[in-house]
Amino acid sequence: MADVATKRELSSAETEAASREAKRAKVDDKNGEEGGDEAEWENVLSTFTASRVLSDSAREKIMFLHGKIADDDAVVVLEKTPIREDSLAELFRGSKLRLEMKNDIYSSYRLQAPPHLNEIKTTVVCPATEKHVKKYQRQESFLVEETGEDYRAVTLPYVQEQSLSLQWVYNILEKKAEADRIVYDDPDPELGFVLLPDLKWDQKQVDDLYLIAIARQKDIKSLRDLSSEHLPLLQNIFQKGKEAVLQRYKLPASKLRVYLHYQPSYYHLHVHFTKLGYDAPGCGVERAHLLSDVIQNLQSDPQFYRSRTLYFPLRADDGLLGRFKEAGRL
Ligand code: M7G
Repeated sequence: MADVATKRELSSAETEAASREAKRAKVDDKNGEEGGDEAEWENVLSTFTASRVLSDSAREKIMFLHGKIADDDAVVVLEKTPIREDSLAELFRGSKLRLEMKNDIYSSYRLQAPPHLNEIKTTVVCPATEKHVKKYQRQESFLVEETGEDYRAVTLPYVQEQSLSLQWVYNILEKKAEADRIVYDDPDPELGFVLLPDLKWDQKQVDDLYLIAIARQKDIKSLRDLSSEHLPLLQNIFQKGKEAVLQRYKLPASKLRVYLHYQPSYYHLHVHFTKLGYDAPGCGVERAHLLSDVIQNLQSDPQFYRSRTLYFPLRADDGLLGRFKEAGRL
């Protein structure tokens, strides 16, 4: 954790500098030679003023910022992207190098890559709710033990009151957003799902492949709602999802980690498909449930996820943690 800064307020000087940078970025974009079409390079962040760093990691080269775009709260995530093998020749040919130090057989340089090989993946949530801000804020976590009864008495009422909006999910299912990104679409209302790249994946390399399969059925909130009647749906997502990934990305099932989160952030059934070996956020044992295990558990006990005690981490400021404390369950 040494490389992870705790949340801090930005000084006004930093805020001004960020704002100046954003303005300069806009100018640079206008002058930019990359990507051709000017409209594609519109800078929605030109007026973003960052007020604080929610979390950051030098090792992961990622920073989560809270600030404002006009009068709206916004969360902006900046992430340096991996170096791609297929761009190496261009990187070496087209970069400028400045020597920093040389000693015997050792030398180090600052390399300035061509702009299009040096992009920062940027995610914007605007207007962001307080829940979004909390989601991205680094926090201490606590492991919660949830019985089936706890789910019905504590978690379910909280989820019904407090969940994040599912509008983005419905937009995908109704092809009102991201339609051009869909990798596979099974339109069956019962068994169907849409498979597409996750918001977290820039699709530049398969090393960090991250897709989500969103079920067409709207009434399954999470793992807890699943029973054996959903086996055909889960098997369909598993089978056709794996086939689609093989066809599009040439990755066999043996290279995939296919799982559900409990608790999820969004309470509409979806399945994560990530590349095995990629340390995707939330793929740890305390949150990820392999789809193959879920299927087997439901085959051996149709009510497995309604009765079993499930364990998951909650962050210190999560309202659900407060509810577990109030109920004397922590
Ligand atoms: P989750 O298990 O509910 O929560 O997964 P998590 O975000 O804590 O992992 C929801 C998944 O949907 C995550 O992997 C998100 O990155 C992804 N996601 C969220 N949004 C708002 C979008 C979106 O608008 N488009 C796409 N393609 N993916 C999204």
